[in-house]
Amino acid sequence: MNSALFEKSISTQIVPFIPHYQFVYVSFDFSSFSLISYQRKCYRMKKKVYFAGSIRGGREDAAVYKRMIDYINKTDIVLTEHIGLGNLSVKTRTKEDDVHIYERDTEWIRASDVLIAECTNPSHGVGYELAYAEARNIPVHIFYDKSKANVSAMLNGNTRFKLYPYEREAEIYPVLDNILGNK
Ligand code: 6IA
Repeated sequence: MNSALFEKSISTQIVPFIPHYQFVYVSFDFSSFSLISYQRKCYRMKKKVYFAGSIRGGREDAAVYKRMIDYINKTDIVLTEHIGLGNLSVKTRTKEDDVHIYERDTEWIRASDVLIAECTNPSHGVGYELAYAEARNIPVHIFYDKSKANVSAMLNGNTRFKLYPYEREAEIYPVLDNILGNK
């Protein structure tokens, strides 16, 4: 085979990788030792999402957390699915239990690609988690129902946080698609 042609056929077909998309399929004709096709298959890497929502701060919005978690889980991985559980215990148990929760949750934040929080209901723990993620350069996205929430200046005033006040829950889901790179 003409080597100049061979080089040309490769150089015209190479396509740069898109971030978060991997795997390239190349078919090779071994009998003539030539590249017969080059196909890029796109597999989107799932994002690890730390979902934060109030627990001991109050469970009034637990059903919204659950729907958001279920929605994110369709395409990505929520590390904190328990936040949406309807029967979650909000009682303090032992100090050791809380040490375990703190150690596990902060490890999950460090392992996450993005932190998504529903902050309509104020919560000490969620506020702490937002700052913990910020300190580690993990992107933070905050949703809140603007008719119910009086969001702290420490959230609203932080230009590194992305805030999404919503009127209706339905507004949340297209924004989640954007954050996760689904659209
Ligand atoms: O101050 P709060 O309790 O509202 O803080 C809520 C936030 O802290 C959530 O985003 C959680 O990530 C984290 N957090 C607080 N308590 C727990 C917890 N309790 N388990 C996991 N994360 C927690 C035990 C519940 C267990 C029986 C399923």
